[in-house]
Amino acid sequence: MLQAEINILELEAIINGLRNGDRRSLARAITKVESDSADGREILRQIYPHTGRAHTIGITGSAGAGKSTLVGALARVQRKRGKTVGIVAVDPSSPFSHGAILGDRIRMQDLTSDDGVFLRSMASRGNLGGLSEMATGAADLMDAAGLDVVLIETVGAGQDEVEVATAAQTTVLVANPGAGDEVQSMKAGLMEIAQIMVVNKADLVGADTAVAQLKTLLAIADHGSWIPPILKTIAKTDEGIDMLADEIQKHFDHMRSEEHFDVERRNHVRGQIIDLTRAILQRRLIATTANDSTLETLINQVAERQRDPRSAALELADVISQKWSEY
Ligand SMILES: Nc1nc2c(ncn2[C@@H]2O[C@H](COP(=O)(O)OP(=O)(O)OP(=O)(O)O)[C@@H](O)[C@H]2O)c(=O)[nH]1
Ligand SMILES: [Mg+2]
Repeated sequence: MLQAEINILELEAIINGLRNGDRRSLARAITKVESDSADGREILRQIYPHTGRAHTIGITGSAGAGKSTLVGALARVQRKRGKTVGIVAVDPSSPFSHGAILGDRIRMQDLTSDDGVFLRSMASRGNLGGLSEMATGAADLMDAAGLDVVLIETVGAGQDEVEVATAAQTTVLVANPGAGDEVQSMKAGLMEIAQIMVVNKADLVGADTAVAQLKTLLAIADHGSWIPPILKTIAKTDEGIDMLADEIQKHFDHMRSEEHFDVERRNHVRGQIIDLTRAILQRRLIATTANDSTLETLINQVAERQRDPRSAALELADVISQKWSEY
């Protein structure tokens, strides 16, 4: 048999397995997507018509806010409600951490042995694929595999935060009381990517102040037809998690309501396409500049003040577009 035929058969087996909820096939598909291979793209292309059932939920916020603890607690509540759960944890700090380590961190021992939970962590650092590509891809695969709810955890570090917002249908922003007045330094723009605000670690002093600060920020944010609720949780002891799950469900129902469905769906897809395009363009920019002397020439010219950086950037953009059209 030709290698190409073997490959087609392998992909077919992975896709069929995945659609039947086979965990091994799902794991293999995610690995292919994570490595940004042609196989990965082909799998995503073929499974997309079978997605759209799951509720994808992004959990974002600063490092140590309690996102993983919250994800674990939410997963348990969803399981109690009879839902199967997929978890995608994007870990920007450690390219080596995998399910097991993450599992330890979020006291998920009870979940990792549960067939109704599929856990996968991926590293964003050092990976050529953008975070949104990986997270969106993994979430789509879990959706096609029949998981009811997909939780996507990511540390919100500027751009990443916005990216994960388009990977998920509902984004939960996790803040903490006090924390160097973290909430106060948040931008109103951040409010616009989140549909639910959570002040986690509400057992610590200053939770109500953090809620009040979030309310103020929210008042000047543009959030469309859905007004984001602000909740207090103590993820460590599961307090407030039921209510959080209720609000997440309410947002889902809002999105799926006849009145909002079309607009919400189109907005979500628009964000996804733009994010993915940005990631592709950025990769091409890096690839092209690495193999072309144009950038070096422009650097010399600008450094010598023979020309200005803006016209240099325009020229580089033109050279790159020219190259791409030759592909
Ligand atoms: N006091 C208190 N501590 C909490 C709460 N929730 C989580 N923690 C603790 O906060 C620390 C960080 O929790 P994680 O869930 O790992 O936080 P994270 O946001 O996932 O962290 P990174 O993924 O490393 O950014 C751990 O020591 C948790 O036990 C809470 O509600 N109250
Ligand atoms: Mg975490």
